[in-house]
Amino acid sequence: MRRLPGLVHYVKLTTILTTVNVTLVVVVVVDYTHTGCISNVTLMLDTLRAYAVYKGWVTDMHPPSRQDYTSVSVAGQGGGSYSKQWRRQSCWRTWKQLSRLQRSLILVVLFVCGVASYPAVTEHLRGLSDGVQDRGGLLMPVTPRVLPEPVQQGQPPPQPTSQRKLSHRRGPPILQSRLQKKGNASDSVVEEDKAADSKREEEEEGAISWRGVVIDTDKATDGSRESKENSLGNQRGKPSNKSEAELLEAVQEAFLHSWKGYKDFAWGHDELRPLSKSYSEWFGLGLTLIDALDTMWILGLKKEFEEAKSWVATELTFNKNVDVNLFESTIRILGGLLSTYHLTGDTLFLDKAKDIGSRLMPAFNTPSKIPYSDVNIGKGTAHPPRWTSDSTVAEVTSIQLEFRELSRLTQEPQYQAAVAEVMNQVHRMDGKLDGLVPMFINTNNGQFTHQGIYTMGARADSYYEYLLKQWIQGGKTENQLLEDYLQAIEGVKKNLLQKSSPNGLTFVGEISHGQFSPKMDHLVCFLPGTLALGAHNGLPADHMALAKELMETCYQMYIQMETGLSPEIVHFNMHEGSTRDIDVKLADRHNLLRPETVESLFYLYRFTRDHKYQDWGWEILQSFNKYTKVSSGGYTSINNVRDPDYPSPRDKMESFFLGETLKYLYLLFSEDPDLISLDQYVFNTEAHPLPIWPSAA
Ligand code: DMJ
Repeated sequence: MRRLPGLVHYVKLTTILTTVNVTLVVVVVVDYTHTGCISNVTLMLDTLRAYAVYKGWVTDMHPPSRQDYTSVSVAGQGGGSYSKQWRRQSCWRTWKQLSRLQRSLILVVLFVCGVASYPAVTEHLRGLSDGVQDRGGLLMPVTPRVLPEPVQQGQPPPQPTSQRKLSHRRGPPILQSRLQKKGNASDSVVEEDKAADSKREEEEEGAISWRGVVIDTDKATDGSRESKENSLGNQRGKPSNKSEAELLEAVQEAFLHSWKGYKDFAWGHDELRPLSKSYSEWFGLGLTLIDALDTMWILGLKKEFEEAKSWVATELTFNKNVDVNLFESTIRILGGLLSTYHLTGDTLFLDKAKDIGSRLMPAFNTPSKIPYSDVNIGKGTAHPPRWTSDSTVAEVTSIQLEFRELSRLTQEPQYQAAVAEVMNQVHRMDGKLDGLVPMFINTNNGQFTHQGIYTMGARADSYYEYLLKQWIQGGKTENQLLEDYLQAIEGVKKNLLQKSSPNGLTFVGEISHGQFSPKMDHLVCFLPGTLALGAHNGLPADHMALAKELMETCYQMYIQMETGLSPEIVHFNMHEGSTRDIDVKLADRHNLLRPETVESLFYLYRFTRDHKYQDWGWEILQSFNKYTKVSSGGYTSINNVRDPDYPSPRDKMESFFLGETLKYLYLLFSEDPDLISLDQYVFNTEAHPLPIWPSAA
């Protein structure tokens, strides 16, 4: 390698490095300020890494031993495993072995990517969630982490990652407004995406398999081309040759495997981190355990249920100085406790429900009575996120089933009154598009903000779900709810429904400042089930027809992926001459073990008895087992549904995998219509069944 001669070159190099460093620092600071994490930088590096592979600057992306490392091997350095290579040569030595031209190119690319990719990358982060959440895109926390980092159990502590942050869908509104600037940046990402795809396919045979690390080797099939072909077609195992008992047992096994991981490594904590055999805290309230209570009851897992109940009785306390998200704690904790009370009749759960319900009430003490997003359940104080005084529409309109039920059970009207006030205000608010709502409401003035984006996905989704379900819960008497729901569905048909090319899949896109975007979150896959539920309750038959079309589309979002698992977000092609219906951007390839598609499959099967819906659910369960099951216990969300050889586990099992995904799969495979009858129960948005009010049934 030639040394850089003279002061001039030294100054040039220093200037370039300084610029790159400053750029990265600015990106990190802006990123952190806006999102509370550095997820965008991680994505930027991932994008750069894929681009480097595509350009041939590096030969491969070997799987790192931990998912939070970015690892490349330099072209011409030969093969070998990640760890061997890493030991053999330091980054500096590798750097020095590059030519000046190569190094200059890398620096320039880093700089250009740092400046140019920030808006494009942050655009991908809009929504979500399900860090989380939720109907949750993704990558930002609702609340700052308020609890200490978990103590590791029997393992060296893993490097801190932003798991919660990486999986959270609800982020600062500034990210939302960037949606309108899609256009070229977005297109170029698609092109890179396609190029990286084809490059990866060429190199597939040489890639290192990860499965030996995390999958049950006796159950998983080999990660070969054969298994990939299977996952692309319809040939995967169908349940038609299986008995009902075998199907139900398969779900019980999946649950017990998940529970083993949770019990061994995360007992009493919020979420299992199955790869690092540890846990993560969000609220510090045993979230997975509470979310899973009624699933265990429904699946008939009595021993496990009794152990969990004993923890609730002796360990669970809400008298804690901790900030919780109003929506997430309502749907998971309050909803989970209420449904478990109804299924078991055990007043322990009702007492706990009353306790958490009353502690959440300070959230409604706002100038507008539209609740804040966050409550400190120990101090009785509430506040909006750090970056805004807005609340998310879906969050403030998807807590009603639970608080209404709490009022009915306690005969204390304040809970129902608080959430009814929100619905009444939203009913009257200006700024809707044919019944479709924007994504934010200001808690000071009670008006929609950041108007112009209309979606059935993150931040709006469960508003529509709860319009219908409150109407059903209350005995189909509250006409305002029904009218708003029917108008919204007409709004969907008029503004958001399109067909893809070449195969004419019906999908639900978004409107962004007057422009149609063919983007659809996986979260939208709740809609077929909700439409079917409405039709079952007497709403127009064309709702059922639309439900079936959208169900097919959601299924295609799974089987068209190489792992057979849906990404978080897809984009549909609408141009004539397209060769495939579905595109997936690099930043959208994760799967968080979400329930929406199997949820809808359950409704469609209940109402039609068409076994194809069970077949589809079985295929999805097989794919979860193949690509997300961790041998020592638990299932993990993954980063890349397009790469069956290295789906890149995220080391997180969301509580809704046990609360929702496995519960809906079990109910899908059950032939008993009285196992949670849909004429007696209505599921909250976290799959916790609440009774349709007796006077109304
Ligand atoms: C769950 O918490 C609920 O289903 C919520 O409505 C959306 N996000 C997750 C599942 O994806």
